[in-house]
Amino acid sequence: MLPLLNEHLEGFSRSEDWVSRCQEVKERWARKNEEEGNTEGYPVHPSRIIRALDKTVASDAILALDTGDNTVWTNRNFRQTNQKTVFSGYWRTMGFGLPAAMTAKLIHPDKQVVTIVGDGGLQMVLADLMTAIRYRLDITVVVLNNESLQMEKDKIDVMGTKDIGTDLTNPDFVKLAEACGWKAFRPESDDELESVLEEALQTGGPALVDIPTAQELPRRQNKEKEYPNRILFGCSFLVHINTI
Ligand SMILES: Cc1ncc(C[n+]2csc(CCOP(=O)(O)OP(=O)(O)O)c2C)c(N)n1
Ligand SMILES: [Mg+2]
Repeated sequence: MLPLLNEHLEGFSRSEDWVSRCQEVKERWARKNEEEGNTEGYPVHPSRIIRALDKTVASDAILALDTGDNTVWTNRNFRQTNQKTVFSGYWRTMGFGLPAAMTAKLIHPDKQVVTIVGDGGLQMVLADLMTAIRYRLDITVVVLNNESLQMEKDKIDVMGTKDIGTDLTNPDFVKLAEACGWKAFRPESDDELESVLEEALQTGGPALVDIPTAQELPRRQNKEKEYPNRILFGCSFLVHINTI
């Protein structure tokens, strides 16, 4: 393959302009994510949550991602070290995170397993709270609770049409998880995020962290225009496919 590539590259020279433009855009993007990851407030900015996670999860943890804006924010703000990521790339199925985390734990009992889910995705698989208890699985579920099917809300917003059916009526996930025998937590401010996540990761059994999350629309650097999430999700897929 390489000789073939070399053959076709004859006569081409590296475009320094193009390389420096790419570097500049990359640096600007990193700066923006850094800023976003430090956003203060409550409900908490999703980037801030993902940055708190990348500071607290083990460097060789397994991450199971659900489907929604939560996936996009994770892709954008989680600075992966040696973690392995699983997600529903082809079907993009909501409700994937919790069962995927349970499976990962059964296969790799020695690994820390964390799933990042949306409130909508979690609602689809609530019965599995009991499965995790039955098998005493040491997993941590982190819920980005924005009280909406945010990815759908974003698309409707970008299209400028009427928003119907994207608001969620959620149970109190902490009480529900506790009723199922889980340890459950809810940070009361963004300052508490890291300490609450650390506590949840150390419980030794199923733990859920319900995080009141701001309804943010992922935007590109030029704030005038938003990325349609379909494209953002496609990018997540391309980045993560190498990690499975
Ligand atoms: C089973 C299933 N139903 C519907 C969809 C379409 N869909 C993709 S993302 C999304 C909203 C996800 O909401 P939530 O889990 O709360 O995550 P958020 O976008 O709010 O982070 C929907 C309805 C899907 N991917 N899978
Ligand atoms: Mg949601």
